[in-house]
Amino acid sequence: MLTPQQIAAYHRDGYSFPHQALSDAELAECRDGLARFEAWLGTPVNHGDWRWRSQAYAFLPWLDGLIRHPKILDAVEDLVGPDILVFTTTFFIKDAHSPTFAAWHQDATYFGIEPYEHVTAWVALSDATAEAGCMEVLSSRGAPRQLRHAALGLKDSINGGGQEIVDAFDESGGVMMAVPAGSFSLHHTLCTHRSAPNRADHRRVGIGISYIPAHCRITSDVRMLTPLVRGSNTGGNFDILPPPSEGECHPAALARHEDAYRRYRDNYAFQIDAHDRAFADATAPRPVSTLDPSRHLVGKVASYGGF
Ligand SMILES: O=C(O)CCC(=O)C(=O)O
Repeated sequence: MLTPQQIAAYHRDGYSFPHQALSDAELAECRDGLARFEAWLGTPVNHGDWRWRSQAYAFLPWLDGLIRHPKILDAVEDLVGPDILVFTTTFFIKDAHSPTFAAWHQDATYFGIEPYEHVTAWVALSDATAEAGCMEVLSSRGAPRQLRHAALGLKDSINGGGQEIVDAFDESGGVMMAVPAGSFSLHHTLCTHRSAPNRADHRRVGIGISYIPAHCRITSDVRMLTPLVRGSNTGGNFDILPPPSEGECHPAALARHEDAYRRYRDNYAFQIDAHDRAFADATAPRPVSTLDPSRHLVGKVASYGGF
């Protein structure tokens, strides 16, 4: 649970850290689970296909357990209320001494979630120090607003769109959001943040869990498939993804992951275009999805895979 002071600071600044969550045994369970997943993949997840970075709770019971961890959910509930869905998770991994980075961005940009209440719990499975390329955040100073981005496909970007803010904004006063292994940080969907390459000797491993209150909706016609992790699906705007009760990497769970991931990717692609349209003409009406929601997959989205 968060203190009233932490809640007030989150609503002013748009971030909060660090919060301790995992016991040593739980941390070891997550690390072992990731090692098994990478052995199954035959490659480190950050070197594999983008699809494996997102929503892996669909087929990994240990990750499904992490998104339901009571300490994380208690903190999230203090910020968004008792009915909570998971929009996605992302493995945010930087190998030791790797150039992988994130340019300044806001998570809201390509998610299309209304209202702006999405919060990311970023859980560290190894120490996310400044040297290891932890996130750097800017305070919203009580006045968060959506800035213009471009999906530039930046080389070595940890984000699937390789996106970057292209509006002018005040970059001063950045705070290094260092998080020790087993702890997490929280950042609001309009929090401006970035992260530098990993100059440390260890692999920086984080899992971003994107929580939304269940009254939210998506501005595209894509119906997302999301786990309900607390309370009820009050808005009814999302299909509910069941836990992977069949076991790790079971074919049925993998098929559900493919379905959830396609919907996620379709929405992401729609939102990239919608964002460009919205900023090309600020007086234009809200963009309308051209995707066929019964298909969830169109050719042009294939190049966009990630967060
Ligand atoms: O892990 C990183 O370095 C960036 C993560 C990020 O952009 C996010 O959690 O929104």
